[in-house]
Amino acid sequence: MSPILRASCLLLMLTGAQGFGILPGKSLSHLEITERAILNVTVLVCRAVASAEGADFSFPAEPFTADGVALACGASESSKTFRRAITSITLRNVRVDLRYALNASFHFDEEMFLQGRGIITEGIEAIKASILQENYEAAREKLGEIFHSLQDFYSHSNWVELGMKFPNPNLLRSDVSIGNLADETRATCRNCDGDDCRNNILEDIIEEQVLTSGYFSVVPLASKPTGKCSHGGAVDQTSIVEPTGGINKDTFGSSHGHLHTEAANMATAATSELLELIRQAAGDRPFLQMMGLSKGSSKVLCFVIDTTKSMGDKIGEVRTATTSIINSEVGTDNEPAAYILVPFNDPEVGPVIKTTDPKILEGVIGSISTSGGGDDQELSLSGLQLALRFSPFNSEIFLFTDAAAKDPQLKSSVTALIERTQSVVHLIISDSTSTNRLRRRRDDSQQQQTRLTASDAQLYRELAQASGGQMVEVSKRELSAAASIISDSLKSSLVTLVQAARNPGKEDLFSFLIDESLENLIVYITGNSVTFTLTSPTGDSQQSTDTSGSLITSSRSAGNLRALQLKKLAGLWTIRMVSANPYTLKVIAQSPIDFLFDFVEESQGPFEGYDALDSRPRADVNGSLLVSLTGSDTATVTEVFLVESWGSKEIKGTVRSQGSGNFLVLVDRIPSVEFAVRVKGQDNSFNSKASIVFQRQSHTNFRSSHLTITADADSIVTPRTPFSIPFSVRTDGAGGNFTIRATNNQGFPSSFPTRLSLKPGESVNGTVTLSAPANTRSGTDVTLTIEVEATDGGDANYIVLRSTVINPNKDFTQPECQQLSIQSNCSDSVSCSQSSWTVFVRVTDGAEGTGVDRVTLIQGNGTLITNPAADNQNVTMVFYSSQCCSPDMELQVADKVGNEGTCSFSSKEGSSSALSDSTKVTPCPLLILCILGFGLQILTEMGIQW
Ligand SMILES: *[C@@H]1O[C@H](CO)[C@@H](O)[C@H](O)[C@H]1NC(C)=O
Ligand SMILES: *[C@@H]1O[C@H](CO)[C@@H](O)[C@H](O)[C@H]1NC(C)=O
Ligand SMILES: *[C@@H]1O[C@H](CO)[C@@H](O)[C@H](O)[C@H]1NC(C)=O
Ligand SMILES: *[C@@H]1O[C@H](CO)[C@@H](O)[C@H](O)[C@H]1NC(C)=O
Ligand SMILES: *[C@@H]1O[C@H](CO)[C@@H](O)[C@H](O)[C@H]1NC(C)=O
Ligand SMILES: [Ca+2]
Ligand SMILES: [Ca+2]
Repeated sequence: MSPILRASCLLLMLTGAQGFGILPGKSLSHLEITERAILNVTVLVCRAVASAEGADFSFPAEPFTADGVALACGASESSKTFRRAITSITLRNVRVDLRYALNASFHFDEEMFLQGRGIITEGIEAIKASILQENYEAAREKLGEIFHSLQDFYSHSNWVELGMKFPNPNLLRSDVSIGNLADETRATCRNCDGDDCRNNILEDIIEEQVLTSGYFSVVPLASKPTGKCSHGGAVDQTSIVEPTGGINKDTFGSSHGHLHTEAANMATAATSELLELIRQAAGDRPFLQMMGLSKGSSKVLCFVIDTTKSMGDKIGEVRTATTSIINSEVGTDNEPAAYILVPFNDPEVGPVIKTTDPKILEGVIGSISTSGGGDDQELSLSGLQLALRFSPFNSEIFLFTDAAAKDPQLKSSVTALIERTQSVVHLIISDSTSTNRLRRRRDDSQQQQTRLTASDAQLYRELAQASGGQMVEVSKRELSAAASIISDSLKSSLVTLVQAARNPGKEDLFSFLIDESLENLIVYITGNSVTFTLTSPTGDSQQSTDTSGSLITSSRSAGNLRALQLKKLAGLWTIRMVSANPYTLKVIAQSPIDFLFDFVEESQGPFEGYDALDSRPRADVNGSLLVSLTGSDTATVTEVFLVESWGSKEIKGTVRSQGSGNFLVLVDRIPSVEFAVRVKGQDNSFNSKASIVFQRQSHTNFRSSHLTITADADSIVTPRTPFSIPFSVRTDGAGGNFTIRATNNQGFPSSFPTRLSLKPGESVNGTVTLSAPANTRSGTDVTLTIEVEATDGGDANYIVLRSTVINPNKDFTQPECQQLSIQSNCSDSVSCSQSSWTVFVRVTDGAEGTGVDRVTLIQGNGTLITNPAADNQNVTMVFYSSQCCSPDMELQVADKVGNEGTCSFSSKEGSSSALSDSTKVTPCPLLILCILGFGLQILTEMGIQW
């Protein structure tokens, strides 16, 4: 089985049973091998890019770290996304041991050399295709998976024992021999000499350079073919069968532990070579993008705009607001990587417009006109859902509307998307005109303003809060001011210190720690009639009504939103909030130090370890998180809390360092209500005298569930082959009826059970089947989300599964029509029924084409004859003849993989086209005569037999 270098490390608990070390001089794990190779190759790529640009490049200090490499690459702003990329690759690597522990192919066990290589080469193809389609997340996941198998080869086979000094390049390509593979019946090992396995591989195997690998099984009394080597170790039951012992080099303590260093170094070199291969195929820039490294911001800025009639008097303000948000970033380091616009109306939503050019975006927003919408509620959640589906991880979304949501039933799906993408959603509601729902009130500034009803406002407030964004109700005059205040949150290296909401409002005390690494401290407060008292670490305090205090250096407001700039004073601050109305509080600042985390789950498989969750964690039971810090190589996590978003309870976890900057956090109970993750830590790199203590909070708020969904999708989708994803659902909470929704980002047709009924503790299975059209490009990312929601709306969970399309087909273009001849005697002087026109067309499907599948007449009353060319399936000849009463004709043409197009012809072209003057145009009494008349000649010219 696998674990070279088994997941150990990181994810394996350091129980000592496997004894995997993580300290220098101890055994190397998959994690460390993978990270080293990524850091090394990335440095080389950045150096090449710098050299191509004529820029200087200095190597980071060794040992390389993600922060050091990001800095050397001139992309220190990307240190967090780089770190995230590395984590996502290593988590997938580790998953191979946790999910496919017993499948020998994934681990090069049992001489499964061709199968193992197949996994690698198929993966390489998928990665290249994904990068070409800019689906970097899919590329990273696949990379992690195939790294695992590749690394295992060096631990589980006898490559090192054969005296090889370099990795086997033939594992990266499918068209060459891997080596001299042992025959199925050939004995390869003898018994170990007690614990000493140094000489258990047979001499003739070594002399003849025969490749073998160990058998592995956890089943007691497992057998293996006569004379074959075993993996070895306490778990491997084949190693007690003759020939006893094993050959793996997973750790220093393994059967061939004396070769662990050679195997691990060879695995690192092989991993680097695989990365190099991907880099050469992808190019340097796309390679760095896959690794999360980019100059400038990697954020996507998205606008979701209500275009119904009632917005007519506000759309100008919306334009000003969006322009000012865009312009505040253009030309700076924060300039978004791309822009998305999603208009929504009622009943239409979309289309999604994506561009990297801010001018194009402004142009499109400038051309928005407002109309329709019917009643005074609009499809704002449908618009938001569409935006979230197209927004990459960590996007910033601004939604502008004046209406309540007509589609509140989408709340659960939208919330799930917010959690998955960790995008921030700001809702800017201006002058609501929901006439039957509005209430008029006077706000603090005595402006006349209309508002949503409490429950409509609460829906928006909850979505904003879940995402870490703001929900602002403003008059149209203040719309731009509100947008400009919020756009501070687009700054780079933004961190959240504390974030909370209360509904109903109540007096509460919040504290937050300001550390020396922070700049630009801003407190955001939303709510009506909220007062507060701010107290600094030195005991000074300032009231909300006090404009002359020293703690608040500037204050801005628009509608129900206030933003206070704080004096930078390190230490523990408090803010006492007082209001009977709902309110939210958020404190942000800029700092390089931040954290990343994944919810992980203890593996149920034969190996101990933690696997990343693709769904919400389980509510009310213990759980775990894998936390890592970014922006400092020396920072450590000291405390982690799960804090309720709408209440004051918090649950403290136990932190265990896992090395390589990773911390495993165990909590006794995951809250069943919405919560955020708060991390405290310390670092000595900002102040040489004393270490600083810092606090950070996730901007996204999370939910847990009593529902457990499990599913595992094949990672490769083949077009036209039904793709089935079995899943199972179980509840530990109340039983009842549940709604199932399966959606995929490509809109591929799918089928699935839409509801199921569950009893507490019972598990029910279902299957989602989807099918990709024949002309889907290789590298297309298929992200399937299966949602399960209690019909009473009480509990919901989802699972997200990502697959990549690999299409052996290269034909993505429709057949083309070439007009060979057109003849017409249509004229105004002759009755149209007495005259006719004919056209000859050659339909071809290009060099990479799959062939013309059908040609159908979709306009015109004439007669169509089609005939595939006998010697060339890519060509179909078409003859059409019609009375002049039907002067136009249109053909629909399709190839064998469903690329479709149309071609039109008209009798008018016939009269104007330069026909050979010898052609005598006469009405055809009989079609066949026409063909004989001049068609045959053309066909013969073309060498095609009719
Ligand atoms: C092991 O995995 C390979 C690749 O996914 C698959 O083709 C094979 O059927 C699996 N073998 C077993 C025994 O499950
Ligand atoms: C990584 O880079 C360092 C420094 O350049 C070098 O010493 C080491 O051999 C490299 N390791 C691999 C696996 O390429
Ligand atoms: C979590 O709870 C389960 C079930 O009660 C228990 O078996 C397990 O040991 C717990 N894990 C931790 C880390 O406390
Ligand atoms: C679940 O649905 C079935 C069929 O629609 C219905 O008979 C049953 O009462 C429902 N159960 C609950 C708990 O709502
Ligand atoms: C559900 O599927 C799992 C895994 O495929 C299987 O072990 C289990 O028996 C199935 N349960 C039911 C109720 O069909
Ligand atoms: Ca409207
Ligand atoms: Ca409407």
